[in-house]
Amino acid sequence: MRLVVNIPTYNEKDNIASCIKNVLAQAKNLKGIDLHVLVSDSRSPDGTADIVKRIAKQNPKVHYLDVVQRGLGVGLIKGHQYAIARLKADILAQMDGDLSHDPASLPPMVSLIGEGYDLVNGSRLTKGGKNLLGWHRRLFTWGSALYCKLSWGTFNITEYTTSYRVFTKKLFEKIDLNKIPWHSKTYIIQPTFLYAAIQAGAKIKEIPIIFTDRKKGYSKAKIIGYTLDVLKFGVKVRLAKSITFVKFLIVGTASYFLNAVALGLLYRGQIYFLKVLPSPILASLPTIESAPKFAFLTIDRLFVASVISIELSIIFNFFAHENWTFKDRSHKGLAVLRLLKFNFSSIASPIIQLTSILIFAHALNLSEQIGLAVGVILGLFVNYSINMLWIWKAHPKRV
Ligand SMILES: Nc1nc2c(ncn2[C@@H]2O[C@H](COP(=O)(O)OP(=O)(O)O)[C@@H](O)[C@H]2O)c(=O)[nH]1
Ligand SMILES: [Mg+2]
Repeated sequence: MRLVVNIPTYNEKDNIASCIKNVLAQAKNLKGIDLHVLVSDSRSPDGTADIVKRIAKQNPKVHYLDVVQRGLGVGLIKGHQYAIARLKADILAQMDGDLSHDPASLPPMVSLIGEGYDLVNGSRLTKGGKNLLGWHRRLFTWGSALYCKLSWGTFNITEYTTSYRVFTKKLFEKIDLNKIPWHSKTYIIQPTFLYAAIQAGAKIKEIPIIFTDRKKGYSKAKIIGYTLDVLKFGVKVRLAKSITFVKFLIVGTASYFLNAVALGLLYRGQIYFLKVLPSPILASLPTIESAPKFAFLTIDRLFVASVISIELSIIFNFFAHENWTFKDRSHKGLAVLRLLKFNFSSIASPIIQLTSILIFAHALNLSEQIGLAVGVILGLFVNYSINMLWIWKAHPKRV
């Protein structure tokens, strides 16, 4: 197994040599792992590249990549691509080149990958983690984490603005880089890459890290621009989530019309009040007067027409959700099983509506119409939740 630790740099001449040395020193704690270091430099004017090239010449485990453009995202993504394509990496790691990240965390992170996690996130905000920066940087890290948790709905992930991560080549290749603003001049790559990993179904684990302030050089973080980017991205995620709900409503509305048209044609040969067929499709079935009775059920034309049109609309709903509304969610297992679950869960809505009508009319002495309206809305949310939690679940992840 080859591990490539990607260190993006811009003006790190006073740190990079020690940083490389400290990372390589972890080789003894990484049994069975072929440890390599890759420095992806954005043409630092301070001579960082010359130092790295000199070390790389003496040590075949050290590599230098000229990423040309500025940007942490460019350094990270181009570095990982190079690590896979040219260095044949199986496991990818990334850490800062200013000695803020302790390489001693690498072995436990890599061993979690060995346990089957796809991504290990170094966190300053989980128990045991520490952020030894000034108060305004601590506030940024903490505030961004709270904001991302709320806007993304990922309460099991504690830190979003860290660069210290280890993940598999397989996960990296699964991620759609076009969806990540990795050319940005801010560090927005940090949360957006994590979000893309979640979307790709990564099994994620966090470990506490201690982040020390750099002793040499200067920080290139642009905190105001970065904060705005984090805020914008949270809004984008929220909107995408509400778009799923809007799609759910559109499908529901379309399926109501399908249901109504099918019922009309089967029972009366009509679309609403407009006659379109010479006789109903189910003309051969008896109407209520002459239909057979089973206990309290009359199996007449209306009954059969209703069952068929309701089932049709359920099937339509299912295929629309499967291929459109919940397309990006998990489709694990057999589609036919999901269809059965969906059919079964569709009973929830009418039961809720009936209960609501009865409670409003009899217990509260209010209009049954209010009961129905409340029931429809409640049923909608219950159905939506069942769909999201049981049928088209979020991609599996364990944190
Ligand atoms: N390749 C590359 N690396 C960068 C760039 N800007 C920052 N980095 C590196 O990203 C890491 C974190 O940057 P730093 O300025 O320490 O940010 P801070 O720790 O958030 O204050 C360091 O290794 C930087 O050298 C860039 O434009 N290109
Ligand atoms: Mg730093």
